[in-house]
Amino acid sequence: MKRLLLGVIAIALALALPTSAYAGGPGGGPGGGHAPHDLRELAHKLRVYIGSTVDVTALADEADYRKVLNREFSHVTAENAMKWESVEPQRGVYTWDGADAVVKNAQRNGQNVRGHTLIWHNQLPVWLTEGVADGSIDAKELRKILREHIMTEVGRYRGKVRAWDVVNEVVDDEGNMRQSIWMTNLGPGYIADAFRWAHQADPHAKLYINDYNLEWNTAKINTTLGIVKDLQSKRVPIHGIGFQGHLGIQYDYPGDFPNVMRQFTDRGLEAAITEADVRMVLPVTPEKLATQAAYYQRMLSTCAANPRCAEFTVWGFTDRHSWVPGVFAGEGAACIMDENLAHKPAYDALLGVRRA
Ligand code: 9MR
Repeated sequence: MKRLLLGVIAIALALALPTSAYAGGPGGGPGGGHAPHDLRELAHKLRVYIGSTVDVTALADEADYRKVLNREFSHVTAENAMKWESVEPQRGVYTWDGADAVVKNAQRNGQNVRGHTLIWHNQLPVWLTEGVADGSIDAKELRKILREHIMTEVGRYRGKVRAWDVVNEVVDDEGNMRQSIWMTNLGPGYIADAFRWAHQADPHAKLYINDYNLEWNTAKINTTLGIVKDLQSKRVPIHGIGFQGHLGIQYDYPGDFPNVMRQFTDRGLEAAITEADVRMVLPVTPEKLATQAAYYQRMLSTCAANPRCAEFTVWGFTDRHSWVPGVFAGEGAACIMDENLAHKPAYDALLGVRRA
């Protein structure tokens, strides 16, 4: 039975994998040498940071989670702890415990940090959204609040955060500027302001625009490129493009991704895959795991093949803690390790990626 399963996995992998120069098997392919033992070693070989989000409750309570996180990853992103509702739940009352825990743990374990995220339309504190809705916070005050938020948070972690997602998901699915409280009240200039303020607060941090569904040629690409060009023409300090990389195996793999990434890196931007996961319709089968493994491998290969791609971060490394089942009914198993932290085929497929 086991043999049969392995055979099915091998065939499915062979069918799903690109004929890519970068997807050498462990120990073989370009780059040669012995197969890396873990993702840290792989990251070193590829010269790409390999990261994961951190769930702060798991970090505090689960020794096995902590151990794997710190052994495998050279980059971390707080899954929720740096978002506005987490750090300033009441106006002027800051709660840094979760964010500090992630940063301190990273420093102890030689991990870089991605700050996620300064401006988003979700997970805003109620005092802010209600204040805007009832008119007690007008546009002028909103701009002041935004500046203070950015200066305070970026300033607190100055020198400790390698890269910030300054703006997250500012383009909607139709390719228009998203109508958030920021856009509606401040106009599109809020984006340039945010980058300038973040740069003032930490001149060495890489400042990113980050979004989902940017991996293939959707309407979002041109709008996002337009934002980048506009910011660059105004000499606004923007340094990076974040591709979230939330994929599902029920959809075709976005084969355009390397070209799309190049469109941005040709403009001098650093790139990162910031939130990679690959969900599937349950139940899990060996075939689905093999397809998932191929999707993960192609994503990392895309990063490894682009000299300006600096980071590949997974949005959670274990199915024990993943946002997917709570949002997509009947879907899950999106991570590279299962609930017991056992390696899935996707983990091994990542270890097989080689630099061009
Ligand atoms: O993983 C996060 C989950 O725990 C939160 O409930 C959710 C709230 O919207 O946000 C999730 O993270 C999102 C990230 O911040 C931005 N890109 C999409 C991610 C998945 O929804």
